[in-house]
This record gives sequence, structure tokens and C-alpha cells, in this order.
Amino acid sequence: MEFSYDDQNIFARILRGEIPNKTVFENDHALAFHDIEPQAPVHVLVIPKGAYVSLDHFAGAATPEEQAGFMQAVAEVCRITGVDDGFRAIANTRAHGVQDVPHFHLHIIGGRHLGRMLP
Ligand code: D5M
Repeated sequence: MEFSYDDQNIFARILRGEIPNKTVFENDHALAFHDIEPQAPVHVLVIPKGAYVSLDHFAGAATPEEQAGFMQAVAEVCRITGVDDGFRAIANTRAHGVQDVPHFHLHIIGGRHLGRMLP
């Protein structure tokens, strides 16, 4: 499918420094910051710095370096937040996935037992 990126979305504005964020980790290809509406004691969003709207866009179009940088950020977030007892990683995608912000982001949620969730 065709992916169309809106560069006025709120995470694009965070990446440009127009809106503050509580950064957990940053590298050349990804930024991780605390979610503004935390659903658990740990709730961090990991986003690529490139203009990707969704997980399937990122997985299909990002370079190996971008993908490696993103996964390094995921690992660092897990290490820094200490979610050794487990966590959930969620990528809400488009309308059926109830995605609000059209810049790919992975929720890392943990710090408590989350219960079953399918879907
Ligand atoms: O959820 C988008 C998530 O982004 C939601 O959990 C709130 C969070 N959010 C929205 N604005 C901000 C800012 N400015 N900082 C941090 N977190 C934010 P989804 O439904 O997956 O698109």
C-alpha cells in the first residue's frame, strides 16, 4: 500500500524540538520518551527519527541501520526501565488498530501485571 506521512503530527513536532518530551533514550535513528498518558508504571514510546507512519511502513521501507537503531533503543528502554518481570509492546496501527498519532511508535508498557489482552 501507499504510505503518506503528515509532517505536522505531534511526534514529528517532538522530533523537531517544537514540543518538549521526557526522553528516556536517544540514538541516531530513534527517540524514546515517556507517554503523556501512562497506562502503567512504565509506559515509554519508542519512535524512529525517519518519517514512517506505521509498523508495516517502517518494517518495509526503513534501512537496516534505521531498524537496528530502533531495536537498540527498545533494548535500552527495557534495560533503563528495569522491566525484568516482563512488559507488553504494542504498535497500534491505522483505523482498526486505533492509532491516534500517525508516526510509527512502539508502546513499551510494564511495571505491573497487565492481565490478558487479546485483542
Ligand atoms: O497512542 C498515542 C500515544 O501518544 C498515547 O498513549 C498518548 C501519547 N502522546 C500523545 N501526545 C504525546 C506527547 N506530547 N508526549 C508523549 N506522549 C504523547 P496511539 O493510539 O498508539 O497512537
